[in-house]
Amino acid sequence: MIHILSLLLSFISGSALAATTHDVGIFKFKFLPAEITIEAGDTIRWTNKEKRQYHSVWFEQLGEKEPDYLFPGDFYERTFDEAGDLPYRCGPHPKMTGIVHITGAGENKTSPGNAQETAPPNEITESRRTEILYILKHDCGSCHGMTLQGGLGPSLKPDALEKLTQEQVAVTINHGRPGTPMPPWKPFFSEQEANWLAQQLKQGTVEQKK
Ligand code: HEC
Ligand SMILES: [Cu+2]
Repeated sequence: MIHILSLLLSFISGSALAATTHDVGIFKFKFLPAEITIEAGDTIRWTNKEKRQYHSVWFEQLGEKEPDYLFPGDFYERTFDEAGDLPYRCGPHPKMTGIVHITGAGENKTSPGNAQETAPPNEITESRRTEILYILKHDCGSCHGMTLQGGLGPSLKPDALEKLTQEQVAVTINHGRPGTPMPPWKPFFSEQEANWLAQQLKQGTVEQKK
């Protein structure tokens, strides 16, 4: 999973070496995504998307003091300059944990070992499909309902998605809906994978059993 993430990120950021800001949502007592891979120099912005619960983003293992609580709508931003793996947690809720993997800037783009890991552009492997559907059930389901019938987020059943094209669904998945709790999933899905997932949703081929 970890190397897939960094692979996707390097894929997304392309050849641009400019620092990026990544979004992590905080919702239903979870960091979404809880695991993220970025490049040195990148910034992460954690936004509390709860209705009323406060949290914090605390790099306790760095020996820091717990920062201020984030109330709904608040965000915490931090730039990471050095490569490494940094676990963090929520102060009030020790079970809420996350980790930031920071790769050296540009490192995973130029390393020769990378080439063979790059999947052919038009193929999503069976195991990756299973992984995507797992994310759909566990992460999307936390807002869109266990069976995708709707919850905090609207229903993702084919009839509900009729008003959107497959492309619009894919763009919504990877870019989120700014100003709403719908987070961007770019760190997890390539464009092609979001498109595949959009197709599965539109066709209703994703089985959501309780
Ligand atoms: C933190 C809560 C949350 C999570 C997690 C989440 N969504 Fe959403 N999603 C929303 C909300 C809220 C909206 C409605 C946004 C709006 O008001 O336009 C939405 C909208 C959407 C829409 C547009 C639906 C429409 O009818 O306009 C799609 C498609 C979608 N989400 C797919 C996904 C997928 C796929 C995942 C998992 C990869 C996911 N969402 C995870 C909250 C979430
Ligand atoms: Cu918390």
